[in-house]
Amino acid sequence: MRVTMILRAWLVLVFVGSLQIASVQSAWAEDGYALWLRATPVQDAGLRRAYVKNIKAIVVEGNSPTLLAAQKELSDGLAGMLGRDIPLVQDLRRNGNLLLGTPGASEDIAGLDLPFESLGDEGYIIRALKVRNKRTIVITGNTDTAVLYGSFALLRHMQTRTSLTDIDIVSVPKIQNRILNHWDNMNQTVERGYAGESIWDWHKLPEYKNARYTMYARATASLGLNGTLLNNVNANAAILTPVYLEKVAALAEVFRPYGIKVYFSARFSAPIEIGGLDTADPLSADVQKWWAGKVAEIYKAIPDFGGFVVKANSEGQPGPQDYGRTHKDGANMMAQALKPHGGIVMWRAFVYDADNNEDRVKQAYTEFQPYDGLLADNVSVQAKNGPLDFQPREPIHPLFGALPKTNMTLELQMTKEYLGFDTHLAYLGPMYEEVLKTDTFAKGEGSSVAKVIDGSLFSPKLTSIAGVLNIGSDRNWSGSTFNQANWYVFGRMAWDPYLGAEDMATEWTRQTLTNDDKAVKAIVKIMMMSREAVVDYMTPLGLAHQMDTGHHHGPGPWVDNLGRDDWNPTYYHRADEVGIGFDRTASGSNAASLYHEPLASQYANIETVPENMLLWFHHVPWDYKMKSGETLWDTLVREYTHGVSEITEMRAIWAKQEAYIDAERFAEVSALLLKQEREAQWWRDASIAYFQTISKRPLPADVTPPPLSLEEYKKINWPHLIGY
Ligand code: GCW
Repeated sequence: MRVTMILRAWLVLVFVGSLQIASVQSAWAEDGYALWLRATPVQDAGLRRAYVKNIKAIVVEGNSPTLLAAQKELSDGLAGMLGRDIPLVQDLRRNGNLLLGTPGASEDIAGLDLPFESLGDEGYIIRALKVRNKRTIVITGNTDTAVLYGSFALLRHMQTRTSLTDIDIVSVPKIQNRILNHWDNMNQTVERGYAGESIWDWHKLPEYKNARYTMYARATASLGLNGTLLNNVNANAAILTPVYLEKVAALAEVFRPYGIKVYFSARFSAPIEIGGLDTADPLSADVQKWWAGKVAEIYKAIPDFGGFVVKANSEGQPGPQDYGRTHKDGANMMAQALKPHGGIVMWRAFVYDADNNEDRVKQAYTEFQPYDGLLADNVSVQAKNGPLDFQPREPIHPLFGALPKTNMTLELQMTKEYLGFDTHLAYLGPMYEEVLKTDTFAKGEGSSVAKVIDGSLFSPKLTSIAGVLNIGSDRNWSGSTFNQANWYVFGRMAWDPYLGAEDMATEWTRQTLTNDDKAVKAIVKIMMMSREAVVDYMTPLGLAHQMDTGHHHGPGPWVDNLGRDDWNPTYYHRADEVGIGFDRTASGSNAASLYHEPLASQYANIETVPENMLLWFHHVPWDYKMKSGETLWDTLVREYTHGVSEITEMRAIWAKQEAYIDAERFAEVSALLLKQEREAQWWRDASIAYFQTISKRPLPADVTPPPLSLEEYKKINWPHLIGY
């Protein structure tokens, strides 16, 4: 009796001690490095007991590097959350087993009545059941990678403090290729990167593999992403040379156990630059031979290489049009080289031509739509979500729904090139959700972008999604705590494009910041407000591309002197004494007609176009009566002003969360929200000051006028910004 009591007291001490160690650690270690993989102690004693009852031992059937990675995730995560080591055992215990493996490797698992045939290669099952009459939670799938995904999912479940009793999850990715795109240059700068240098330390590779690579792979795989494009689409051919292939092979080795394939941006003129040829003409036999040889060399070094992403004939990049050929010729030539090895080409549709005066948002459609059905089956056309360029809000790209016989990749941007860089809090989940849910009407109602991308609408051979990542060498990876959420939500929606932004914000907050219910609600509220706030203070009512020249930081609606018309903010807002906005109806560029009906008419009609896209499609008189009854001018001013007050409200909500967040991250977010509030005010004031000189209308009586003159706003500049 006494012995039991002493033992109990000792156990309590050990447990409390380990909790204390964990919380002391978190007092100094909450610098954001651990992302959403923190696995902090479960405070709720009842829930902790239930977890412990469910998981007393781990059994792993197999010993591949992938399964070992899964087991390590579970062992570390469970120790962190439960405050005790969960033993790894060979055989099922009486009760409380966590059993990992595939039906191929485990007779026990093969004997279970589970829907393996519906899982493909990557889908997983987590189910509480009995194995040989012993209470067990099984994590399984047809491959070890699927088991790894399931392991991360179980941890996510526990990190969000959900019960495991009766757990029953079957989850299959809806998109095949789920790829991060790094715009990382070989000299370690990052185009549109605001979080330090590139994490790829090319100089030290292949000998030295920074521990960050493994952490990166863990985070990436935890979301179910399965590919990474290592280098900028404004590509340098050096990555295709033997010296770099060896370095990439070393990275690929780190990523392989985590199910992540590597991809390259291939520079179209590489046959000239590193191949010694005098042409890169895709129809030249020498060029074709060169690429075939190069691809074979790549696969020798990296047998599971994913393929190429190509930016051609866009913003000065070389491409097939330099030789009088087409995007189709270029893409099919590269596809042919990759085909024998199972590789794919993602040919970007972000093209606009210096000699073409057509409305820029129509050009990709004009260039690609005629090739529908003519591209090789291992080519995918990679289009940004909108037809312009990752603006705070754009309508969907008209190519979605216009290429029924073509593989398509949706490209989203996580790095906030046009949404306040690393400092403005803008959770992009609502934007991604808006894009994915938009109905293209390509096959009548119910033809959402998600269905185009996941293949359920047109049944293409390949389905893919790509996201331009926002990370760098900063300790917290993404330059600010909340930017991590954009990596998170991209990854989760890449797995399942029907997931909701609010649910993903909740999941992320619980794992990354706090599990306190009230605090979670408040933080999710901030996140869900944030993107719309940015739209309001930067580009309300369908305005776009009003950012200052080159770096895109801060307002520049007055800029009209850049090398090309369509780089100028004035080209996009078209404000004059009559009104503001870009006429994209039949009386203007007619870009609205590129959409399927009834979308085309809805956009083209000023009465039915959503007000948040009004000025994208219409040139609207300043005195036009909006649905609220106010004039367009008054509404515009109010939208800018509202954007600022949204940030003020977000700051106030955040200020109340101090008790729930570690000091380091609380202070960082507080400081950045202050910066955001100031910059939102700047955006609002400068934009109103400028447009008022054109509208020549008074501000509504209750609105505060900008404190400075337009000339003073024009003088503000930022000569030393990074990332471009
Ligand atoms: O968003 C724009 C950026 C460029 C980028 C380009 C692209 C990589 O301003 O920096 O180049 O798009 O997507 O190719």
